Amino acid sequence: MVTNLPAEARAKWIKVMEAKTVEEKIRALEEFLSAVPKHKGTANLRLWATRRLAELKEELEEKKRKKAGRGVSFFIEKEGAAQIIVVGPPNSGKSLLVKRLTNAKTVIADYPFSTRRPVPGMLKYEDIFFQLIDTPPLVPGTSYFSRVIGLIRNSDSILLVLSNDSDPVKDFVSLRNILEESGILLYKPRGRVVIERERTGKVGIRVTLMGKLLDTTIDNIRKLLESYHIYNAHVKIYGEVTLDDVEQAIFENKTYKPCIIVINKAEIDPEKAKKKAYEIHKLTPNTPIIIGSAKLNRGFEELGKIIFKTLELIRIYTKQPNGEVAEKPLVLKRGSTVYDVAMSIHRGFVEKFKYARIWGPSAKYPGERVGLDHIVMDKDIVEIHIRG
Ligand SMILES: Nc1nc2c(ncn2[C@@H]2O[C@H](COP(=O)(O)OP(=O)(O)O)[C@@H](O)[C@H]2O)c(=O)[nH]1
Ligand SMILES: [Mg+2]
Repeated sequence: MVTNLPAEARAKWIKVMEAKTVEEKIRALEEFLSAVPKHKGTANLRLWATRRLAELKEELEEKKRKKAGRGVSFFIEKEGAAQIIVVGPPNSGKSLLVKRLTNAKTVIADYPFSTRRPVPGMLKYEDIFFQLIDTPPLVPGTSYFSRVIGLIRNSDSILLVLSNDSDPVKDFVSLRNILEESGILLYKPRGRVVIERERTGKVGIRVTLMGKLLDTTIDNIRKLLESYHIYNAHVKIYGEVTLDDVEQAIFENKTYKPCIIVINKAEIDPEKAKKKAYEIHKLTPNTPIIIGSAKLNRGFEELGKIIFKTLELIRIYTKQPNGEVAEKPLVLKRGSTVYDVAMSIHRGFVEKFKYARIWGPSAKYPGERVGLDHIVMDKDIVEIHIRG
């Protein structure tokens, strides 16, 4: 991505990382950007830095607005089992869909930007709820853009609503690119790099390999970081990673958000909707695609189930020894253990843990006695026994 950056620019990057306030970050990023030479090899980096700068300026504006007691905050407190941001081009039917599926009070209109702020609503799936958030359309250069990106970063998932009355394939590709340029990936990357800078002690550069380096060595990673004047950091490598990936991670942490696609307004031309869905499926084979009509409220019956599967969730029902099974489940990630169950009740359940009893899919027999590392499954009943 950014190899061959001159030493001067690399040295300026450290100032960006060390900046504490938004104002400091803006100034440091501007200085960094002016030290980056303009050529093809730096195009992506410059684009990214310019976007980041716009986001920071927007953040500053929002802070000012808040101080003055004006304007609305875009931040929405998470509720339910997961937060899903409904994203798409103008007029694709995002607001109508959220209204149909939830209790949200949102504005539906046939003019663009009728939605000016995020509006949450709860979607019921069996015995849990998902929070859907209607948003203004994602169009770069508009004042909402970086705020919607901020919402997405904070969320668990994206519901991408495309419209059958334009070209859903084109709109999908364009939205995917826009999101990617903002560091949001709709598919699981082959590898991931996390760089945690150590601000306190002088610990040097520590690399933890939880995957594989494809074209480089730990020593090269150390040299690369040092060329950016980073001398104390913990670098975590997941999956398959190249030196380029490491360099990219110095600038930004990419984040993966599982995505579900809706082709809305299908009733206008059902054959076209099917054809477009197939073309999108070929571009992104693992992304679920729903063909439906918000107007007729048709096609979305399975949405809750699809969200539950796509986000790899499970429900665990806790039970006190000799007590009733809790009505409301804990919602956890697939692969969670009794430890995670205990932690999400209270850390005391881990500290005083004796054993647990399990009923349900993960139990070899009803009431099986297990330890903290037992992997639980959807619809398990878990009873935790603690000391005294
Ligand atoms: N024919 C048809 N029109 C729809 C459908 N869903 C939404 N619309 C219309 O499309 C326009 C934009 O809808 P809205 O929900 O405000 O779109 P948003 O900008 O994505 O939030 C409105 O006139 C809706 O009535 C649909 O499934 N079929
Ligand atoms: Mg809307």
